[in-house]
Amino acid sequence: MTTETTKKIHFDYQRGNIQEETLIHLYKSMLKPRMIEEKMLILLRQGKISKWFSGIGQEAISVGITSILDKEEYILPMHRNLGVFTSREIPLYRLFSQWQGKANGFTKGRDRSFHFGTQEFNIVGMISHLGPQFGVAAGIGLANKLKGNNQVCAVFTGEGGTSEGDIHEALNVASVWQLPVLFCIENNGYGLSTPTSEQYNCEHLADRGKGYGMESHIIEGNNILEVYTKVKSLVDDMRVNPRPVLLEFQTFRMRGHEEASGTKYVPQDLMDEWEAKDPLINFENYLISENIINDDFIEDLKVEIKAEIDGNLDLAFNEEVIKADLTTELYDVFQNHIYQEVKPNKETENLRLIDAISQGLKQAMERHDNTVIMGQDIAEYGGVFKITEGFLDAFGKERVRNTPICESAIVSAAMGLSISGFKAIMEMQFSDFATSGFNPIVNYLAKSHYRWNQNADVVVRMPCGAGVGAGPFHSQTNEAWFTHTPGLKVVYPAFPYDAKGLIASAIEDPNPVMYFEHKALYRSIRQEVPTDYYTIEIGKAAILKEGNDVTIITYGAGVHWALDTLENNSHISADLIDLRSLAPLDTEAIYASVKKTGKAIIMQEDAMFGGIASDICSMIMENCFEQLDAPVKRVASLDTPIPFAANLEEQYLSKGKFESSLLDLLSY
Ligand SMILES: Cc1ncc(C[n+]2csc(CCOP(=O)(O)OP(=O)(O)O)c2C)c(N)n1
Repeated sequence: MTTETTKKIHFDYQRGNIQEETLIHLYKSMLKPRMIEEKMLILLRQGKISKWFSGIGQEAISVGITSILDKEEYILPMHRNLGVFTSREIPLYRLFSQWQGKANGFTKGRDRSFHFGTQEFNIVGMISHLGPQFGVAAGIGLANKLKGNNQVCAVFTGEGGTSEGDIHEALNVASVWQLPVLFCIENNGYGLSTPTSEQYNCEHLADRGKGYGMESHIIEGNNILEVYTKVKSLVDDMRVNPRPVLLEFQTFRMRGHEEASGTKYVPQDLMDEWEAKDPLINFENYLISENIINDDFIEDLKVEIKAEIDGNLDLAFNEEVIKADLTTELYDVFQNHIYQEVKPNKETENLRLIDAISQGLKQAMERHDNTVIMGQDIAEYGGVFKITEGFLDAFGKERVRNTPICESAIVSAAMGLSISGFKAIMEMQFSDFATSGFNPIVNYLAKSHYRWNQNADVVVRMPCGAGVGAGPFHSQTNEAWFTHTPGLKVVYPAFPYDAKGLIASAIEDPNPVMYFEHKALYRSIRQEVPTDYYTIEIGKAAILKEGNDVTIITYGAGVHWALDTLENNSHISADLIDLRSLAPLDTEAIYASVKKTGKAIIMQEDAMFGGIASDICSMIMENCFEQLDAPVKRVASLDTPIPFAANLEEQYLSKGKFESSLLDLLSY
């Protein structure tokens, strides 16, 4: 029963010309997540669910924004936005099932709480790391702008998340590119236990809009009519005048960060102050005072929602526990892709590695008109290595995009483009700089298909490698960081012919591919290369030489060092395997050769410890032990950073150690 004392109205509600029907809809849409949450708190206490992030007191923001956007417009919620999911009318049993790790949820039990997305409802759920969501939203905004579909997308963060670099990068990119994204900050006073005074040092987070050259507004987040009216007029305008808008919603987190952590650190008077501003109760009282609803209406509605919650909970609780199936687990890491061979034409031309990559890239972009390439200085300037020279004229500024120095936001934007049906290519200026985009590569691109069936149709081009006297930050060959991450394909060609066919296949593949390009080979290696478009299957090694005494396994620059060594030692009869792809790895080719020769040596350019040579070595031991005539040998560079001076670099590299190691092995 509603009593006189609870009928206080804190807000000066401005109804404007909002229809009664909409007012009731907004009320119902806030009541439902509130009632679900109250039920969840009971279940948590009963030990029936494991964790809960509460958005109680913040419902007006999720509900207001979701009510304004069309169903086909993407929303990227965070961990306190249950109202987004309920307002998109996801059947509750599916949500409950998701939270219980069951099959009717959205992640086949692979991720918890709100860490999921669904194309069916145009929702892109968070990863725990928070910040990349803004960059993914920028990518979706870019896709909408390129499609010219007049759609807006909305993304959420708390004020704590705004301290992350990813958020800053994404806002900058969105502003430079004028992307139609509603960036929503829910400023709820605390980030876990950290108060705003220890989180940022400006008066309002919305003030930051000025620094980004972006329109921004502060909105009373607990006043549903203010949220609805202001956001609606902005969204209506953004659809015709695409631009990013930064919104700071003032609100408060009424419960602990997650239930178990409590709110002891929050002063009681602050709690009391915000309790009086409860978005649901105030709006309810307002609607009663306007004679739009009454106590009976509320009671009936609560009975109806309670029945819906209970019925759906029964469904979820009665659903059987998910079955652990090894094949499915392994299979779902990647989107199924059936390789389509495009055979090379007969006509060839003599190309350097760099030209072959450029030509392959260009022909792939001609073939797939949904490809967008992004990178620093790649448009007018043609990229620092000139691989994209002429691309701007061929494909235009929309598809060939210079980016600010924002690796994290651009990797994330590539993910957003993929979500929206594009193929995205990113040129990392140097593979060393992948560190600045590492989080979205290993957590977003790599894990999305396994988590919620969303592929990342992204190729990250990685100019890498030493031998060019460029020191510790422009010489690394960091493939092992990525071969260790399930969900990424890793390709590393050594020849122009392979480079051209593999870049085409990388772009055709709907999964994320890290494509390594060795800088020292760019202009030093030439080959006859077919003039037209063709593909080479990812995951297949090339046997460059056949012999009986030893198997040499290598890739990238190592292939050329091994070839030189064999040329200087013509008495050695060796199988030389150029891996070409590191993930997936052609184990069949490796084992067949080692079983024949009985000896194996693996050379990598990277430092030794934790590199791919160590894994291949173990795999050979495990699978070919009976046929081995000597311990498997690894040759790698020093376990130091890469030095600059030529003689130090020479000492560092595995190149100089290969010949003696090979001869040692042969004489074992
Ligand atoms: C990169 C990263 N650092 C730390 C965390 C741990 N963490 C999760 S949520 C959170 C607080 C977030 O605060 P805010 O963005 O204000 O959102 P709120 O929880 O208040 O809604 C923290 C520290 C994380 N998930 N990811």
